Amino acid sequence: MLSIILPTYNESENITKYIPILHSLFSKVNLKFEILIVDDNSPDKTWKIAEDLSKQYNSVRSFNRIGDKGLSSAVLFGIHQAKYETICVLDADMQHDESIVPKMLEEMKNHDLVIGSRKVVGGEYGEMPFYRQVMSKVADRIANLIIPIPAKDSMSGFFMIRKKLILDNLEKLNPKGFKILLEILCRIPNLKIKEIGYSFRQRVHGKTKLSSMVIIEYFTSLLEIRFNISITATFIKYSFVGIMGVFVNLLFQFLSSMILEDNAIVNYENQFFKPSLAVIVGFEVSLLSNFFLNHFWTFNKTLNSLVPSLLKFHLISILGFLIQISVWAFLFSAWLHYLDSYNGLATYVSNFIGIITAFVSNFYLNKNVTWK
Ligand SMILES: Nc1nc2c(ncn2[C@@H]2O[C@H](COP(=O)(O)OP(=O)(O)O)[C@@H](O)[C@H]2O)c(=O)[nH]1
Ligand SMILES: [Mg+2]
Repeated sequence: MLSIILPTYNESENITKYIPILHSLFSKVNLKFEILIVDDNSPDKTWKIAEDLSKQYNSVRSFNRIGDKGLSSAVLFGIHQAKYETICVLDADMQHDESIVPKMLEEMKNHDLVIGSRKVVGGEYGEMPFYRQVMSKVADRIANLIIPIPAKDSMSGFFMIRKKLILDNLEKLNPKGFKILLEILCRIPNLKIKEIGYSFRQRVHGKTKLSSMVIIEYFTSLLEIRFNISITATFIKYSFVGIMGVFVNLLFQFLSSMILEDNAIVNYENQFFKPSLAVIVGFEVSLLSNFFLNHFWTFNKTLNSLVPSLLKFHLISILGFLIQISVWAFLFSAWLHYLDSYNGLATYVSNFIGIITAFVSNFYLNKNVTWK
């Protein structure tokens, strides 16, 4: 007995072709099964086609979630709805090889989790470009340094598991994003796991929903699991803007120091530090570019609240600047202890550490004051 979950988003063409294939395959192997199509109100009306298919095939049940979105939560929703204890999650786009399902089912007798895998004997990525294969291998290495992952193909969307295991561990799993298998692998301890190779097929109809954000999301999840924290999309965007801001800051500091012939970043007089003009220029230019990016992109605000937010952002940034130069002055004087003459590197490194410290404190203030 098997409940097969097909999460769908804009897969109308694919499910029209795939459901008859799945239905006849599983009917032939003499298996009691059901197919649950979980759609998230796809604009191409996949849910409507799913509904028609459910009338045509008694093995098919269709669900349209309105308001909710996301692959992981669609899978968990399907598991909740499943009639049978054994669950198989399968992409609706025909990229997975459904013919290994009976073999996977057989392995479920002795395992908690069986993964359709592209990374074990018999598995392959098909026509994946060489650079993507290299990237995937590098990503695997780095991922395993962050946290040991007890399976090779942790990005797979093709796996079998028991309903009870998921329900028992529901509060541990983060339903955000697409990487539900990674969550299961890393957050449920002592799983007996089997991977079965299959050849990943090319997508023929429709488009992939996974963008370049996937790799960022994957590593964010690993860090969240490793350090038991929650990293929001807002923080990632803010960090991205912040990192760009560091370069804008340093670049404009450098350019203005050339123009102003003001090559010392700091004027050192009587044990007292005063930022040079070049530093102030770098600071203000990066402040403005950070503000506009964060306002419209990170925090998704409109023109309405632009002026009050800009004022608050300035005040917080000045506070951050005080933090930045305090850290910097402290570190630079520590460096001076060991150096007998002026050293450019020392000022840049001290400045960099100052910027990072101010960045973290500013995030909390901006999130709670500027863009509350
Ligand atoms: N319900 C639901 N299904 C999704 C969502 N995102 C992707 N899917 C489905 O999940 C499966 C895998 O997605 P796909 O874009 O093919 O990822 P890829 O194979 O890694 O390129 C497909 O069947 C998609 O239709 C979503 O937000 N909600
Ligand atoms: Mg796919």
